[in-house]
Amino acid sequence: MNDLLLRACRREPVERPPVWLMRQAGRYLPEYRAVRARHDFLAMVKTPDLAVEVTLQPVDILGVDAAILFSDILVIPDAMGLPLTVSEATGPVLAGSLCGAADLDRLHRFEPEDALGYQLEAIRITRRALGGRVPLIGFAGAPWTLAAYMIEGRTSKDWARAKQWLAVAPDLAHRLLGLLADAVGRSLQAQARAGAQVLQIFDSWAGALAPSDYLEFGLPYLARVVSAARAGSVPVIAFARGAGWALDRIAGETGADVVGVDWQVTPQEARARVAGLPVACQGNFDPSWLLAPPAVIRQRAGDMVAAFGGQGYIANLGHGVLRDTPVEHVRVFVDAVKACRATSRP
Ligand code: 1CP
Repeated sequence: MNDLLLRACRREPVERPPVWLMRQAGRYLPEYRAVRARHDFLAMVKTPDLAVEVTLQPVDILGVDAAILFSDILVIPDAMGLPLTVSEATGPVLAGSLCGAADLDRLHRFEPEDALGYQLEAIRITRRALGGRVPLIGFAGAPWTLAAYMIEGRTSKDWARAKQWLAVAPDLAHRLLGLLADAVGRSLQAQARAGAQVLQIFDSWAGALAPSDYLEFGLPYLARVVSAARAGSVPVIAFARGAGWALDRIAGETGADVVGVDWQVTPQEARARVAGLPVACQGNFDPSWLLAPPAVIRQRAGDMVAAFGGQGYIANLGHGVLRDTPVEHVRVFVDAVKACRATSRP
């Protein structure tokens, strides 16, 4: 059993750092596109056999050290009564985006076993199919990021409407964030019960907020979700993209086992921020540089691993794989990390 990821999360000794990639299942893989050509995105997410097939693809094709459940952070808003659709042209869209207090009263308080039963079933089947080859990661979005999508109804460049809620109706925003913290926490606990061995929480739009606003509307709710997830006795990775300035606060105030590091922070800076805290780091290769020639990818991957140091470190990208990335380049990255020895930090 390859338990490098579990050991790295616990900051135990490893022979080499584990490696996986955010969005490792996705459009850059021909095998993913073949399934996607036959099925709608949401049908893939909601049909356990299809979700399992796509979850396993990168493990088989790339030899990564972890599987991450094929699903989406927006299935929670969907379960709360904002139906999700995903199209090539628009990306994800939530119908009936939130306008005011009355809309909060209409949100469903759901049971994960019912409303997200397809996700839990996919986890159970994936664990059996993996047979201990690599650990399985479950995940969810953090309350601020989910609230931003629920208010806007879709992606946004500046998240102006979502931020307007914080500025104009902070009490309502806190109520929504509290509802989401509860829903996300219960969903993560259910994922752990179903067999997820690590849980990652994505606060993808943390960087849309000024630091003082993230400390009021983002971090406390991320912390609630991390502690709910940790109650499931599995390691938790907290990834707040664009909030590198807060890595120490995230580690200290959420109690996450691992902090995700985006590519806007150097490995040295990340390590310095969390120095003395009982936390591992994950990241932070700029996904755009997977388009570079293989020799450049090898060099940069080696430099990244050396800079983070081998213990308490999980090699990954600083955000998801881009769709135009050649599969061969992703393999070069994975193999370059696997060729590294875990050393102590320089
Ligand atoms: O049409 C397609 O094939 C859909 C593209 C796609 C995929 C492959 C979407 C729509 N979601 C996913 C899968 C997905 N999403 C995974 C699967 C596991 C894996 O990583 O391999 C995960 C972990 C996510 C998480 C997710 N969804 C995040 C957090 C990570 C991040 O990118 O910051 C976010 C923000 C979403 C929303 C979402 N869903 C889909 C898209 C294209 C987006 C991003 C929209 C935007 O840019 O605002």
